[in-house]
Amino acid sequence: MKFLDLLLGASTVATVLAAPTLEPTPTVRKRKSKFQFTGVNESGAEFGNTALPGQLGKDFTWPAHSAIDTMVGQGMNTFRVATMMERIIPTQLTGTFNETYVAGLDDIVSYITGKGAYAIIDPHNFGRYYSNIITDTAGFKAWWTTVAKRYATNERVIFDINNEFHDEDNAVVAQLNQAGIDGIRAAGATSQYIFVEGNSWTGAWHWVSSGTATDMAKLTDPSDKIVYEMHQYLDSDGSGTSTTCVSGTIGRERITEATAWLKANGKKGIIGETAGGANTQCISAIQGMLSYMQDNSDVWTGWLWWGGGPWWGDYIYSIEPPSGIAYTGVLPSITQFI
Ligand SMILES: *[C@@H]1O[C@H](CO)[C@@H](O)[C@H](O)[C@H]1NC(C)=O
Ligand SMILES: CC(=O)N[C@H]1CO[C@H](CO)[C@@H](O)[C@@H]1O
Repeated sequence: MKFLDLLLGASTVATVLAAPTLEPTPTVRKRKSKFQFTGVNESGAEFGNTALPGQLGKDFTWPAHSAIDTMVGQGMNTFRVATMMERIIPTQLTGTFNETYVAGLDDIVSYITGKGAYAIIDPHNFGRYYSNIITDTAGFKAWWTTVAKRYATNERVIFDINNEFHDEDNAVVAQLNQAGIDGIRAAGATSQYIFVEGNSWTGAWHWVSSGTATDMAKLTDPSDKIVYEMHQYLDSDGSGTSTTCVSGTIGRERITEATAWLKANGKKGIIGETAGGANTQCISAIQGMLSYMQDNSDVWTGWLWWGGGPWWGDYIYSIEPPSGIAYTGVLPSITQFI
């Protein structure tokens, strides 16, 4: 809120000084829903991850400013920008920036936050660096200190420790999350939210049964701004690879246990990735999940659709305007949850 007030204040001054040429000041509409964060995963800069570092425009790209404009126009206020850790800091975890790639990140982050929305920096690394499971907590902390320092003064940046840890020790996952939190706060970035992710692809439906919950519950943050990011797809194996949802009620069913965990442990959560096919059964399942989350908005802070980005083409869940199948076929049915 403070940041929006500042923007409004600045625009008022500018209006007095330069009224004739002033562009309209973009403001984010008030949420229709009770959620604090609603938006889209923006893919592109993590693409081509078998080609590292990869070439801009060939292996990877950045989200389109115009897509951000459209989604902000729909009332969304949160964009999770997928990146690769190796592209940001290429030589070693304790190394320095690749300024060329990071200039692209700076651009999209400042574009999003300039609209009054949140930009989530998401290292889409699955807990790996150059395909090796990260176990060097000191190095991981250093990586985050370097990155967070760069964005420390931007309150609308959210740091997402890592995308979807899987097939590794629950204890290591929690240690890495704690190292990330410590690195970010040590960098002087004390006002921002930090999203943490668990093991087992951070699946809400496996949050408790995988055991990741027990270790993750112990995380501490001096700024007390941790949000537990869970992912939930609605197809039979929960992988997010099918347009068929198990049933019209599967969304709510799959997050019930995680909801109880958040409440019992006094934590906040977000569904940081969700999607289903553009069909009646999936739309019911998604609506049911979002409605249940809204009924439990004391613990659920919001949701993000997977996925947007300029290179998805006819991908089954694409929400990229103007013709992504979820943009035309699902979004109109869930606007009440924005
Ligand atoms: C830095 O990033 C650019 C692309 O953004 C890439 O072309 C270049 O090879 C990278 N350099 C290193 C050392 O990774
Ligand atoms: C379920 C899903 O959409 N997973 C995605 C995770 O991220 C990678 C890299 O962007 C995508 O290729 C997957 O499709």
